[in-house]
Amino acid sequence: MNSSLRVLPSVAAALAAGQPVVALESSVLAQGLPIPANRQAADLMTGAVEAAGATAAVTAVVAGVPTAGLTDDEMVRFLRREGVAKVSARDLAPAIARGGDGATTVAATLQIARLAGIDVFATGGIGGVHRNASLDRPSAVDESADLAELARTPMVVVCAGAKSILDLPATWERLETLGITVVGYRTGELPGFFAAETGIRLANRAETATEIAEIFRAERSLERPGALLVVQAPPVEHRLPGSVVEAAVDCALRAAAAEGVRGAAVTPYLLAAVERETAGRSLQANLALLESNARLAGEIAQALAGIELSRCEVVYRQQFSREQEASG
Ligand code: PSU
Ligand code: MN
Repeated sequence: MNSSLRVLPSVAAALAAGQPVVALESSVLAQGLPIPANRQAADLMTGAVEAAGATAAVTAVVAGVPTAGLTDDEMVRFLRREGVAKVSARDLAPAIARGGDGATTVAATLQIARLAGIDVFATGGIGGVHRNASLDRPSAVDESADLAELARTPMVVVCAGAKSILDLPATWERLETLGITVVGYRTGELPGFFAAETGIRLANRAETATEIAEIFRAERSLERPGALLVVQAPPVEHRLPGSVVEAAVDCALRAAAAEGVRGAAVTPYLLAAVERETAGRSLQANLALLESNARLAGEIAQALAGIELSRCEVVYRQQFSREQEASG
């Protein structure tokens, strides 16, 4: 474990004992969701991970210290959102040097979780290739750093696909080019975050958490550098019709272009605009999918810990029988 990293004692104890741990990002709490829904999201996600028998570790940069597992007081501070910067991969080192508070995106969470030795991470939707929000600059492609970090971080990442505000076919092509393994959990279609359908067929699907754990083990045995992206559709009762999402995203994109929104502000701006356009229905969908992704991540972490345990058992039994032979 990296010494410059702070790991909450309960998380460190779980890791040391080989018990399941799930990393959670904090940017969705400090930038992605409004107050007080962000508190609800934190409670739902943490509760779902724990209900699955795993320990949750929210990652962040806390007063300049990269951290896996926030204390209750720190969580309150992050949920207040004041003075909490959005920290992607490129912003981690400056945030540490500055000594400030930073909420980590998927890209930055991957780095902290890896340093902490955590193998499973749950989020809502990953970043990806943006649509042409900047109609005045059609050649400037805005692509989230999430994709590059997913390509070089070995970790199970559970999500509901890429956020609906993005260009999903383009994002899908980039995932393929980068060699990121995408597996549908009980679905053969890439989900569209708020909506279940995108029309994009997945090459691989799995029906159980154990199957996903086996795929991750196989990835590790190949020493492939990237993430295993597990996608599942948002819960049936909260998902939005694709047409509703599309209409809302259209309005949001036009507003963003008119206001000249750029860079890291684009994603939070679009999410807030879609929420207004759908009269809050996207917010309910967002909360529900965050919870169900956290639950599935907890189950996968359990399954992985089970595989590790059975490996240990095999080694132990081999050792035991060797000792028996030697003494007998
Ligand atoms: N998904 C959500 N809400 C969010 C995000 C994802 O439902 O706020 C955040 C994640 O932290 C993701 C980030 O990594 O948005 C992507 O931002 P950007 O496009 O600037 O890389
Ligand atoms: Mn961007």
